[in-house]
Amino acid sequence: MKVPESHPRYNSLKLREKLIEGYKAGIVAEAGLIAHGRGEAFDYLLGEVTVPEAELAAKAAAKLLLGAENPVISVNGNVAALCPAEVVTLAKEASAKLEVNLFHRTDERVETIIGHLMNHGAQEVLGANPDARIPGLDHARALCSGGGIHSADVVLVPLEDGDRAHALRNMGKTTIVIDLNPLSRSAQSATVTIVDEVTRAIPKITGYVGRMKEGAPAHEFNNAKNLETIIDNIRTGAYSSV
Ligand code: PTJ
Repeated sequence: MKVPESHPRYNSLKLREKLIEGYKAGIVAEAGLIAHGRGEAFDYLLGEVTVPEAELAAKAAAKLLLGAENPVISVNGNVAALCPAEVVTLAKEASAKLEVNLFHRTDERVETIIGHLMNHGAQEVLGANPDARIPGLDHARALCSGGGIHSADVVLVPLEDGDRAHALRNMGKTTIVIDLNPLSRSAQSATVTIVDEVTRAIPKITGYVGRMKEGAPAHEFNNAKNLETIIDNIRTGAYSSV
């Protein structure tokens, strides 16, 4: 079906299409379709826009990426399907490595996602030959690269709710999480949490990285306070409803 641009939910329907195509291409896990639905519900509560608190967090994330020695962007099936070119651009702009790290891991899907990122301009993508583990995790998301996530000082973790962000913090890493659900475990355990839709958040961070490289100042940022404001605003309906 061709979605007309005049449809009030045009953007949302386009994202669904991308995920379904990604699923058919072997990029997205079955559970990824369900995960997206959970995200959509939270996006409704934000008014389907980047709220001011997400802008602040994106700016804080840019500062962390620029200050990092070995920043890594972790990519899962949903992120690869929704915004492959955008993550590649961010990696280039922030001199960060890309690593595929999957919860529902199969070697075939890792390879497919790496190929997809290469087709969107990536020079190198880690993740096919994991030689290290994130301590404390009993599932496949523990598998990672020694030269990538395992030795990273800053890890960008878009879109997951689980125990990995917490495990990365336990390793002493700085974590940036993108998650529409401000209550998720990952959102709550990150150094900086960007409560925004991933296709909006990634280009925002890239924009701030670019501006900061040209000398734009960074600002003080308090993640706990920022999350508290978002949760309060959702509860009181302060964000415009769609
Ligand atoms: O590709 P894999 O195998 O690594 O699997 C990836 C999924 C997403 C299936 C896996 O990580 C998973 O099951 O995730 P969860 O536990 O459902 O968590 C996904 C989180 O991301 C939830 O808190 C959602 O609210 C949020 N979310 C979903 N879609 C988006 C999103 N946040 C930002 N942008 C989105 N488009």
